[in-house]
Amino acid sequence: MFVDEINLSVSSGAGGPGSVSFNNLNSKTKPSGGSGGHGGGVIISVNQELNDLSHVMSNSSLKAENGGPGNKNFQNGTHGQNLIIEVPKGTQVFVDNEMYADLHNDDSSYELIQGSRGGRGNYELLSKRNPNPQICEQGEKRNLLDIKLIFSIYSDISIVGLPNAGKSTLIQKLTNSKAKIGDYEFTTTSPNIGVLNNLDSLITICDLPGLIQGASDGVGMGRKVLKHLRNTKFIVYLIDPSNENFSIDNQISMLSSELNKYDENYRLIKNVKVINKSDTLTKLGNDYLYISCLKDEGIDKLVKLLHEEFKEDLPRIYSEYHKIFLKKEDYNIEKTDNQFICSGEMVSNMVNISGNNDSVLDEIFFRFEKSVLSTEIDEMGAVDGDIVVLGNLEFEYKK
Ligand SMILES: Nc1nc2c(ncn2[C@@H]2O[C@H](COP(=O)(O)OP(=O)(O)OP(=O)(O)O)[C@@H](O)[C@H]2O)c(=O)[nH]1
Ligand SMILES: [Mg+2]
Repeated sequence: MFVDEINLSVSSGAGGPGSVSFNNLNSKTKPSGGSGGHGGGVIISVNQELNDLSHVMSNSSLKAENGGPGNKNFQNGTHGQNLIIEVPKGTQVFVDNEMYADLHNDDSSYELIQGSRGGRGNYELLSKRNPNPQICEQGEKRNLLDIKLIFSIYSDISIVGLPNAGKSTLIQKLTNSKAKIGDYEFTTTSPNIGVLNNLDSLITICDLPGLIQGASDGVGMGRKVLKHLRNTKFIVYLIDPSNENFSIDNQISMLSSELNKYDENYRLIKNVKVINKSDTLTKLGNDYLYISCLKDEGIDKLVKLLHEEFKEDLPRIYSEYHKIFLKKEDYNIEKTDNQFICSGEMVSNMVNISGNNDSVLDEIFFRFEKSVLSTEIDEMGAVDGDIVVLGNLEFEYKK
């Protein structure tokens, strides 16, 4: 089954913990604990062989590998393997309805989430302030993210029309596609792709399910069909003059209005209006290109026209875009009576330290005093003796 939308839960690998150890060099003790390895990142990568997203199980949860632990003797932990999610060209990545990627290149590959940082061992924590650290960091936790992948067909030409206009019949005429044809509406339920016959260059053509009035609001298969036009270079509007409810002009204005309502940039896609089923008409106008798939009339003219259009490469309306997901180092301070309860990512990173108890506390206080937390608590009116809660840690506030 053709799958063009999936939800996934993905996460970077956690950073490995650092270590605390000491070496005796020339009867002097030196910190020698290695740092934890970074966790693997989450990579989204185009695989040209793919034509939809059916190879990824929707709603599954995928994780990159964790970083390895640091060890004594300056040994750093190994870095975790990246999680690589392969997608077809034409895939967009969304996080909370915000687009993070629109992949258009054959070799697009990018890091959506960086691997979580490994914790520093006591060797790396050595500083003028702390020449003999007895602590190490535990490494950042996994970064977990719910994402949505949406694939839009990557074709050169798309055939758009009302149900029963003869779109699948036309793609059969133009390509080797075995699209199903039926004397009833909505015969086609998912896109068919073929390669245009008789041309030197490779031009792909896509037959879509029929569109009806209200498609842009989701009527019929509406939005599911319309999304497949965002990556096309050229549209063939296929009009059925034997349609009893819509005249030729009404079909054209209804279809272009639905396209524009869905995405106003669709106006920029070059197009041609073609009247099919000319065999049902007694008189043909000069206004449009008339064809009959049934009688095989006008098809060669249409092929010639498409050939002309593609002599020069036509642009697509969207292009390559991506941005990395950065977790905000956010924090929250809640004041209750004489307590200031701090929570959030910034706080968990601040207290994510282990080793000798006193040294751990010294380091946490140092980081707290340097941080925006202490300034904000001060501005919130804290006085000496108030309680500050940092994760599992509680201490008395002192200006
Ligand atoms: N008279 C006549 N009938 C045609 C012509 N082309 C297609 N048809 C008929 O129109 C009907 C619909 O054809 P399809 O190709 O399935 O139409 P479609 O636009 O793909 O329809 P949906 O997939 O339902 O949107 C079939 O019975 C075809 O045989 C034509 O040129 N003349
Ligand atoms: Mg069809």
